[in-house]
Amino acid sequence: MTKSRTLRIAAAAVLTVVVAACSSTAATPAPASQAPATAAAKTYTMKDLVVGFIQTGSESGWRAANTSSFKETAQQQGITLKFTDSQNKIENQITAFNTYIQDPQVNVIVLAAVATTGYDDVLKAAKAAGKLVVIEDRRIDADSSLYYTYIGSDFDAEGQKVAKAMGDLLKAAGKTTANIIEIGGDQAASAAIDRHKGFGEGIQTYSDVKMTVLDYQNAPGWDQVQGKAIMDAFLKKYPGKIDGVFGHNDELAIAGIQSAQAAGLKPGKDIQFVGVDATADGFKSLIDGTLGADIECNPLLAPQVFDAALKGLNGDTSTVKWVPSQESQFFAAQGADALKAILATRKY
Ligand code: GYE
Repeated sequence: MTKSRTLRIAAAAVLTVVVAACSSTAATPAPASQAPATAAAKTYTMKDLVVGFIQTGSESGWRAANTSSFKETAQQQGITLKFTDSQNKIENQITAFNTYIQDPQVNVIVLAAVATTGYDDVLKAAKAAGKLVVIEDRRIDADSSLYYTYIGSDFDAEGQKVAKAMGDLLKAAGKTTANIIEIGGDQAASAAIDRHKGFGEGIQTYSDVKMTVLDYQNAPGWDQVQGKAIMDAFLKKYPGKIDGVFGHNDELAIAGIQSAQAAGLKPGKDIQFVGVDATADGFKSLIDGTLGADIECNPLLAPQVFDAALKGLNGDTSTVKWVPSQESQFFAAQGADALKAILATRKY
């Protein structure tokens, strides 16, 4: 094992924190669905949940809201939450999984996956160890018998919504044909893979404007720095040819806006911008008109995840394998006052 890998695993270990509620430290019995027939099945309450939460990292405003949702809801419900920031590295997620599998206290493992594959072995080991696994935020390509349920967004549908919004903005700008560039998130993540797929399908079926994706590049960190570097390069590579920019999250869309402004272009006039997440920063760009549309992606998933985990521990087998999040979309055309009023009601 290389020195840097040892260091990374050591570093990963440091990023595990415990949001402890006053629960017992004794090993928790296996979930009712795995308990031997003779033993009276324990009825679990929220206070019995000891959750090992494997988060992707801290790459965006959306991610910060998702993490807060888990920490705050665990505190409110008296749940013991052991939290790992994986720094967007799958090896850290596998290490954390094994740590929680070996932790006798942990009865639930929650995964926000940085990739779509590579989890089969730890999922099988968790099942064998009687740990209930819930996938949150991002889908994975694993057999659904290896986890209890998945709670997260329909990213393909979000991509389709972006295509419609982009088409409408370009049509309103008098375009009948248009060149688009796409600034993608981490190419291993289902959020990026499915948004890209949905967008590609959506622009094919949008009839009023013939949209062509000139170029597509991924920013593994989903952040503004990487996004701006990509947009700066595209503006040099395609001078005067870019009509629309799809940023896979608000950070990437806002990075595109800043790059265009630095090049003397007017976002919302010379180039149309559409983002995903609808965080507070996204709203600010809708309000100043630089961002034309923002497709919501709900980060406040913890209550649903903990409810499902409790059902699973108590042997409920009726829970469906995927519960798509309910989400909206917002437009600069709604006007600054209306958007400010909406923003004032939002938690992220
Ligand atoms: O869009 C982005 C974050 O998985 C839905 O990940 C999430 C995405 C979100 O980095 O901001």
